Amino acid sequence: MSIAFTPWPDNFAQRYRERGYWIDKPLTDILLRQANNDAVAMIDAQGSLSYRQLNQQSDRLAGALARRGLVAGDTALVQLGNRNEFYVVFFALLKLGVVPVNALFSHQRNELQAYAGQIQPALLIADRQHPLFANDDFLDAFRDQHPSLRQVALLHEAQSECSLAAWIAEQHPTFSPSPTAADQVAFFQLSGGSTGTPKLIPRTHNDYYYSIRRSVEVCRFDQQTRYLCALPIAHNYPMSSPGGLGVFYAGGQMVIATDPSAQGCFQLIEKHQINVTALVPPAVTLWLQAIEQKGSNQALASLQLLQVGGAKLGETLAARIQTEIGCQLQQVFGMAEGLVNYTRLDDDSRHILTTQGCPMSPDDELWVADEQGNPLPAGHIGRLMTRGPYTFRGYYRSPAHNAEAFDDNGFYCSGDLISLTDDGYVKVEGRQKDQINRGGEKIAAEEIENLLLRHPEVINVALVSMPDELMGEKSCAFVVSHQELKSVVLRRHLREQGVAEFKLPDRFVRVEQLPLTPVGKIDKKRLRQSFDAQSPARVTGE
Ligand code: OOB
Repeated sequence: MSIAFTPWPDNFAQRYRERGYWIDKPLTDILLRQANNDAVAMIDAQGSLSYRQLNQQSDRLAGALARRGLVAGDTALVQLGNRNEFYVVFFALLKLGVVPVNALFSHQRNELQAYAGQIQPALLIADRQHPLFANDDFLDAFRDQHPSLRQVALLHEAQSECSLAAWIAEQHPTFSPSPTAADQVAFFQLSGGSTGTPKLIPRTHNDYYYSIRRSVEVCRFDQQTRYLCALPIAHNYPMSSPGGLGVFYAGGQMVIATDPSAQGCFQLIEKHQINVTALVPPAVTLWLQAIEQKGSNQALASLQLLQVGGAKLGETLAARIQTEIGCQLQQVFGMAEGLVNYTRLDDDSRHILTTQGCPMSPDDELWVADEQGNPLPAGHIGRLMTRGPYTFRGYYRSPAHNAEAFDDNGFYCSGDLISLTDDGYVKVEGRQKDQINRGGEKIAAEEIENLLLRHPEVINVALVSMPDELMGEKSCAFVVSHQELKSVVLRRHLREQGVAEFKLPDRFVRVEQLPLTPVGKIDKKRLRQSFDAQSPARVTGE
């Protein structure tokens, strides 16, 4: 049984095949191409794996899963952090045709439940070192709530019957791969979201494989590439832009850091002679501070290319990268839904410093819409509309939301406000979607508002972004409540609801009432303006 998704219309599919974008091969091909390669594919804090070993281990795990009854068309919920096993598991599931959601390691009960509710997983793979799985409380409740669940495998598990390590080590007769068809769903990406429940993005082999191959080409990854994965490994950016999968396709080497902090990353860069990595803007600031403190960027001497994306990179910060880190900058403006823009390696510095790049595919179609949905000329700010060979056509099982997120011609409205330069480069100018971009981590306002509204004392609430020097944006909750509520109380309430830590509001402000627009919606623009020091409507209080 295959996973339902919104397919591209036939004429588009035909064109994408004719132009060589869709090659009708499964993502497992990325690894099979390197099956006999004894070069090191991946290094984490525990050790390294050659391509041959990665292929063998994922074969063994796929076999172990098959013998436990998992079959093509099943779904899996996976939550693994920055470590080699992430890709052993990913390829094992692809080989079996089991379709995973890779939750972020920072996700908690609420997010995992939301994903599981949507995909009804047959398999759960998680880590005992994650607080949720430190004991069996959550697991037991999860099994009760999701009768679809047939198997559980855990990292750092002592008992062998559900130890992921033991399953990977199992020897058995040869296993023959049965990935889903190339034009079907390979796995789900996570949407940053702007609605109450986190949405899932079905990605097919054909579309994702193309985005990886094209990224490798644009970013010139090859066998000499030594890429540091410093961001959360399951995120679309370090997975495919070109990310880990790009490294594997090119036959290079990936070193996995546990987090993007300067201390850990600088050591890894020096030790493994890393030549490319991908960061979000706040991490760049912290790296520059660390260089200043050390008085040297010597540890980063091998670094040739620094990709920065996930959130807007200011021009001042951008300009410091070349001189202070001593490597080239590439801006990346992408989204888990598809479209990725890159500045090109041979672009002039004006483009590299002042734009977020241009679409990677000649068949990415992109235009800017005004309020009425009419196209705007270059230089004008409006909504980004896009479709193309690796941009999805619909969120998983979300007909109502899809009706809003797509126009009649299948163009996806990302909710970003952009302008285009005369030569087709994108400048990100703002956002229309109800989301906070906290240094690259996306928070759907509605999700947090709904959780806060569950508190008996909360009458009304609005979550908005507030400017922050390091993070770009932080989140502030304006709360109307029966009585004064301390921030600690509301934070505790949210933690009890099981929400990821990065989604907790950085600040709470109690207000008598929330301002409304003429049509009666909460006027978030006015709330945001209250952070402007010049504004007369300045709101005070903690
Ligand atoms: C990446 O993917 P997501 O899905 O976490 O977030 C996408 C959103 C975009 O719609 C935009 O609002 C924002 O993140 N964004 C940027 C940006 N890159 C992403 N905003 C301003 N400047 C940029 N350079 O964040 C993502 C996926 C693949 C590659 C890179 C980033």
